[in-house]
Amino acid sequence: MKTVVLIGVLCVLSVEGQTVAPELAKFMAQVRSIVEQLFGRADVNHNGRFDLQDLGNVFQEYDTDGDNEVTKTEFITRFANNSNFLLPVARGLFFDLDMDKNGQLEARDTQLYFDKIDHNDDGQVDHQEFVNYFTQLFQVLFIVAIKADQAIPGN
Ligand SMILES: [Ca+2]
Ligand SMILES: [Ca+2]
Ligand SMILES: [Ca+2]
Repeated sequence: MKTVVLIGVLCVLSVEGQTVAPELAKFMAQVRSIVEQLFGRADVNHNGRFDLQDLGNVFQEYDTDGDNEVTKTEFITRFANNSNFLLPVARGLFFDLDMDKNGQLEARDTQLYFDKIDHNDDGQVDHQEFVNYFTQLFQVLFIVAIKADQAIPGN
């Protein structure tokens, strides 16, 4: 799995300290490739853009009980899919998505989030906007996940 490779790279990264520019470049390339895959999945209607319809589809996928709200539990359960490593990533992503910070995701969060990713405010999230935004976000979240992983006592 991609995640395993990523963990390997990040372990090297944290052990070697500052002198790891090539490893860092490799890590960033891997995150980018994961985000590219994510775009392929997120662009449900395959029009080369991530639009509100796609976002709605993703929302429905996560709203397991169909009550038009995605709770933290619904989101984390589905995203992390029993992977302990992905738990902090899922939490961070949920926090980012919950624009009004009320602890659950609703339609207004998706609209606000869409506007946030739509960097040039043209009402569309194109491929580049999507990849730029999520590559940056996931780089931070994966590093947080690695640190959390290392912080577990006995590790
Ligand atoms: Ca729900
Ligand atoms: Ca919310
Ligand atoms: Ca745009």
